Amino acid sequence: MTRTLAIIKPDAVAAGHAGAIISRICSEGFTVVGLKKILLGKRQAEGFYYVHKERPFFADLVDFMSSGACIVMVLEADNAIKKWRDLMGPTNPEQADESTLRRQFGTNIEQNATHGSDGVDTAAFEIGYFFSAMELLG
Ligand code: FUP
Repeated sequence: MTRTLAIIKPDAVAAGHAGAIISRICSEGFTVVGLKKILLGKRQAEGFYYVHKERPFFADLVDFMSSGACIVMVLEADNAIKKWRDLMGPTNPEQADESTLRRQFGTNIEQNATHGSDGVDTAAFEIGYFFSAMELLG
């Protein structure tokens, strides 16, 4: 079993899609080992996405991620990182398969409904960014 950090982003939370996304997460066989609803400040959003700080979309992305509540989760499954990224689909919802969450609930390449860690090291950083060990149910 491995773990990944998943976020239901402010667009999907505001649109009322969190329940449908969590239901899909459960039906696809993930175990939710941690979950909380949070409002990121700009500094917190910048810290989370610091790897993108030189990218042209960084300021817009930080504004978006701090524009409303997010739901952050730690998901556990066999091969959780890839399994969750496959369920989300690619960054741009227009290029995503019909069955994916970003296609179903995303609006555009920035407001794309969900986030998922892209590797083992990233998952460790991102899980630790939001959760302490005692908040995760093994
Ligand atoms: P992903 O791993 O699919 O979330 O994609 P990236 O790590 O490449 O990008 C992280 C976030 O930056 C995306 F979810 C949305 C935002 N982004 C943009 O706003 N514009 C872009 O051209 C690329 C990414």
